[in-house]
Parts: sequence; C-alpha cells; structure tokens
Amino acid sequence: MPAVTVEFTENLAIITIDNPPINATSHAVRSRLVDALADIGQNSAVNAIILSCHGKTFIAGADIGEFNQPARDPLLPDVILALEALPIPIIAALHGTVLGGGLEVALGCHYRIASATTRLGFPEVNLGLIPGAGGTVRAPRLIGAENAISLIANGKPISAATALDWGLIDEITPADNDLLAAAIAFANRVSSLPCPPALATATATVTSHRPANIDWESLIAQTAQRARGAVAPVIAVKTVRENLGLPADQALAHERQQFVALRDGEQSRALRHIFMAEKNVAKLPVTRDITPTDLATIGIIGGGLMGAGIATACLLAGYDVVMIERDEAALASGHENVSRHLQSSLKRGIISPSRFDQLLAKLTGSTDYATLAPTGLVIEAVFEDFAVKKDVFASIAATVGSDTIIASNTSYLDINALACSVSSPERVIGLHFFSPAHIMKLLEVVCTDGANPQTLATALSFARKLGKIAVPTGVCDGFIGNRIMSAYRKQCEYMIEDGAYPEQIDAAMTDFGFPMGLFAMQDMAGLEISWKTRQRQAATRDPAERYVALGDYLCEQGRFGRKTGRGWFIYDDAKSPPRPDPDVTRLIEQESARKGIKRRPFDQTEIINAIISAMQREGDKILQEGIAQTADAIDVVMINGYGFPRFRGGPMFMKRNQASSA
Ligand code: 3H9
Repeated sequence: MPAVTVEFTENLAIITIDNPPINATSHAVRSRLVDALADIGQNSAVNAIILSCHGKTFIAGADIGEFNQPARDPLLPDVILALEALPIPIIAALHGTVLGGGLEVALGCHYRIASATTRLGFPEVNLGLIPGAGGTVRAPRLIGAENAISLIANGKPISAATALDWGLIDEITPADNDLLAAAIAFANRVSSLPCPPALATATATVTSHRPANIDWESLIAQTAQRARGAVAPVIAVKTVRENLGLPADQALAHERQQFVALRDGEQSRALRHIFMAEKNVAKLPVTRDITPTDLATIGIIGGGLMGAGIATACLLAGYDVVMIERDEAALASGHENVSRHLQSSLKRGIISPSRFDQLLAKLTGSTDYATLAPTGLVIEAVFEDFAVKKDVFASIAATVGSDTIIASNTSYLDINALACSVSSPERVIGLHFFSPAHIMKLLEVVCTDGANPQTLATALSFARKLGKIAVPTGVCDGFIGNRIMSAYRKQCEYMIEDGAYPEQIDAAMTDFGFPMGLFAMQDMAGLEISWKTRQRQAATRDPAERYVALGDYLCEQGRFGRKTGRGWFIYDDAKSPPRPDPDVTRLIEQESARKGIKRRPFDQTEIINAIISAMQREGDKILQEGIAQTADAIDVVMINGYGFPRFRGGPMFMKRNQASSA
C-alpha cells in the first residue's frame, strides 16, 4: 500500500496518508504528498481537497528516526508551503493524536474538522525541539500568541473541545460519526466560498493583527525555572516572541534555524534516545509470540501506602480489585486510602464524579483469602519482611488456582526464594511499584529464575494497561534502580567524609537537573527506614568495605528527616526548604577527624562527575550480571524512578557519549 493515495470523487480530491503506526511524515510520505498535490493542481475539476489519515490517528509528528540522518528533500516546511499554495480549500480531517508536524500540516490546510476524541498539540519540547515546520509562525496567527505559547512551550496536547474554543479547529464531529463523511459535507459547504488566505503567506506580522499582552521577561523566567535546565521550552517562548514581529517568510526561516540547532544538539539527542528507549524497553524476544492472559480481577494484599496506591492504579486502568487485610479496621483504612487517592484524581480532573463512584464500587475488601479465588493476578504489598511475605505467599497459593500469577512488590527481598516457597513457582514474579504507585510511571518487572514466558508476557501487558513504563529486571538486592541508588549514595557519603557537605552535594545535583539532592530526598523519605536496613545488613556486611556511619548517628539523635524537623538539614516548618545545620557540619568534620581523613575542597563538577561515574560503574555491573537487559533499561529506570534529568538521557547514555567524544 503506498504511503499516500488520492481518490477523485465528483469535485473533491481525497488524500489519504497510510504510514503506520502513527502516520509520521517520513520521507516517503512527504515526497508522495508533494506528487499528490501536483497531480491535483493539474485537475481543474477539483474544487476542494480533503486530507485524511488511515488507521488510528492523523499524522502524530515527524519520524523521529529520521532526525539522526541527513535531512532529505522535500522537507516538511516545503510540503506545507505547497499545501498553502493551492488555490483550492483544503480540509484536514483530524482524529487520534494530531501532534507536532501533524498539527503543522493541519495548520497548512484552510480548514480543520476533528472527531470529538481528537487530541492536538506540539510535543516537540519533550524531544528537546521546537516545532520546525511553521508551528511557531502559523499557530500564533490562528489562535493568538498566549494560546500558541501554552501549546508549544508546555508540550501538552489539548482536547478537540478546547481546540474549537481557541479557534484551532473549525468543527467537531461526534466520535461515533463517520469523520470522512463529515469532512465531505464540510467541503461541499465551503467549496463555493472564496478560499481563505493561508496563514503563513499573509504579509502582515502577527503583532499587527493579534497584539500579545504578555510580560515576556517573567514568562521566560518562569519557563526556565520549570524547565530546570532543559533549553527547548525557553527557546520555544523566545522564538514565538521573535516571530511575532516578523513577516511570515522570515519567521519561518528563523524557526527553522532554531529547530535545526536544537535537533543537532545534545539535549534533543538525549531526549530522543530516552523516548525510543521507553518504547522498546519491554520488548523481550522471549515474550514476542506469547498472547498474554486476560486479567479482569486483581487481588492486592495490604491496603497501606503501597497497596492502596497499586489498587488505585488497577481501578483507574479498569480492573476489579479485591483487597485483603488482616482485620476489619485495616481493611477500612485501606478502603479510605484508595478513596483518598481517587479523590485526588477527581480533583486533578483525571476522572469525573460519576467515574469516581463507579471505580470505588469496583473495589471489594475482605479479611478472607478465599475471596481471591476469581483473581488472575495477586500482588502482595505487605510489610517488607521475608517471613511475613512467605506466609502471605502461602496463604495466596492455598486459595487461588495454579495458573493465577502471584507477584511481590518487594524492593529488595529475594523473590527467587519466595517463588520456591509455593507450588508452581513459574507463575511468580516481582512487580516493584514506586510510590505513589498510582502516579509514578516506572514499574520494575522482576523476572524470577523460574518465571515462564506466559507469566512475564502477562505481567508486561498488565503494566502497559496500567500506563506504566515496565522495565524487566533480574533478581538481585535492589534490582536496577535501588542498586544504582545505593552505589551513588555511598559515593556521596564518601565525599562528605572526604571534604564535601550535604548542601554542596545537593546543590550540585539540582544544578545538574535533579529535582532534589540526595540528602534532601533522604530527609523527605525519612532516614529511619534505611537505618533499619543497615542494621539488618550489619552482620553480613564486608568489614573491608568503607562504611559511613553519619546517617546512623543522625538517627541515634532522633533526626529522622523532615518529619522530625531535622535530619541532614533543618526544617523550620513542614513546607520550608532545607537549611544547612551547623551541628551536622560539626558532626561530619568530627567524623572525618576520627577516621584520620584530611578534608579537602570539592567543586560542583567533581561532585557530579563522581556521582555519575558511580552510577555508570554500578550500571556496568548490572549489565554484566544480566540484571538489566540493556543499558537503555538503566537509563529508563533512573529517569522515571530516581529524578535523573531526562534531558541528559540517563547515566549510560552519557557514558556512551563520553566514550564517543573521547
Ligand atoms: C516533530 O513533529 C517535529 C516537527 O515539528 C518538525 C519536523 C520538521 N516517530 O507510543 P506508542 C512509534 S517531532 C517515529 O506505543 P500509542 C513508537 O516507537 C515529533 N516513530 O503508541 C511505536 O513503535 P512500535 C512530534 C514513532 O498509541 C509506535 O509508534 N511527535 C513516533 O501509545 C506506537 O507508539 C511526537 O513527539 C515518531 N514521532 O501513542 C509524538 N511516535 O510499534 C510522539 C511514535 O515499533 N509519539 N512512534 O513500538 C507519541 O506521543 C505516541 O507515540 C502517540 C501514540 C501518542 C503518537
């Protein structure tokens, strides 16, 4: 099937793009579109054109894969200029996700009609880019600079209803209507009217007919603050601003220049890397030909912080949930926790009030494991203790069928050993959710040694339905994420004993792009959990390994972090930022002296290099041991679970780049 076809019916030409999976504007699509427009231009009987797409979406953007290769003519901006140059009304029939270059193509048409469920946007900033085919020029001319900036600089799509309200589209057709039929009816209505002027060939600048009432300096400052080191959002705002006063041809040239510079820059390469890594990370050869088992009801053991979060994620994904707790009071509290999570989804507009009631009705609770009988997957999220989890596994296995998958949410316990404790260990897997489980995108899917491909395929498909980024990992203490976290935490502690201070390390990390430094994060999570873990591990710790006891000293003084007002830092109240504490400084210096360490100064570059190198060294070990399938999987985990700045691409991406530029 050619990527672009044209059908002539009466006085209409219907162009259909068919380039699965997302109808990207690949080179084949661009060149065939230009040919199609030339053919139509020759046909004097045509008095309107419909541009539509086959499959589940209108064009969802440029083909990201082509950005790594030399650009080939015709370029998308030229295709859109060719659209605009035709003196016949062109109607874009929009459905699915009209994104990036797709929205730019639609803006090159004279009219836009959309199916009601269509979403439209400019996600380029998420790839470290700005629109490069006229988006910053045509969108402000159509919907005004304020709305255009909110689309372009935030990267979030809007609904068809909002698009209609903003004037981005001309008509909405109900989702169950035939979009093409609606577009033909629309075309027949407008074909006899004078063709509206194209957006980018008008000589007037935007400011001459749509003055923007924007405080640019504060907008740029706010955008930079939100972007935390990512450059594209700021360049997006500046480019729209600069283009407002320029004639269209100069504005298009200016936009293109900015786009190309970003496309060839480090940040966009990193963001494209992570975009593709996230799409590919769960594709395993072993599950390729397996049809996952259909799941309708999920069992959750435990209604605490994690259990309730997981239950909420399952409800939001459309599953029925059976929650098991040890007594009625714990069950009521679990129910209350889920209800609170759903309330917050309601407040954020993710669900409607009626959906809230429907979802809560899909949650049943019991203290009796027998109610798990109809479940296809049971996830335990109880206290992190091997004996407790083993008992829970035994109770689950005693009631469910031998093909029900049993999953543990443990963050570090040996799931292989848990699997061996039940019959049919091939149905045991780890599902390591991150808190809050209904919000965090990352899910480590821990493949036990005995798990069969059916279990794995079903777990991955379940994760996808939950909207998670599932990263398969092998069994080890801490899996991928916590293991790397533990390695870089140690590195930070060494630096503290050697001469750095917590506030310096945290400042280096936030300047690098982490939302929070390690020590502020530990204070937020509470220091006592890792203290207990260290106490548990004391007996098996290698005495030859360097051990930093500062965190233990803090806990011994009751400094458990933010909730006690003191930890590595001082907190004046629940919301105040961390403040360095002279007592902690003294404690650190005393400890260095006690160990005979001569403290020396550290600068930000050395701190960051040490942290990233520690991550990379542990990442290499994880790869060698087969815990992560690919280096990309490590990047996906660190970015989605541990705040590693997305625009840096992840520690392993940085390592590859360092090696290639050495
Ligand atoms: C741009 O347009 C720049 C222009 O301004 C200027 C140009 C000059 N390219 O996510 P899914 C693949 S920048 C190539 O699982 P969904 C993806 O890898 C671009 N491939 O489906 C996957 O492959 P596979 C602006 C792409 O239904 C398959 O499509 N546009 C691209 O959950 C299905 O993807 C964007 O940034 C791409 N652009 O979600 C849109 N996009 O089947 C980015 C996807 O082998 N894409 N693939 O695993 C998305 O947001 C989602 O993919 C979308 C579909 C919402 C479209």
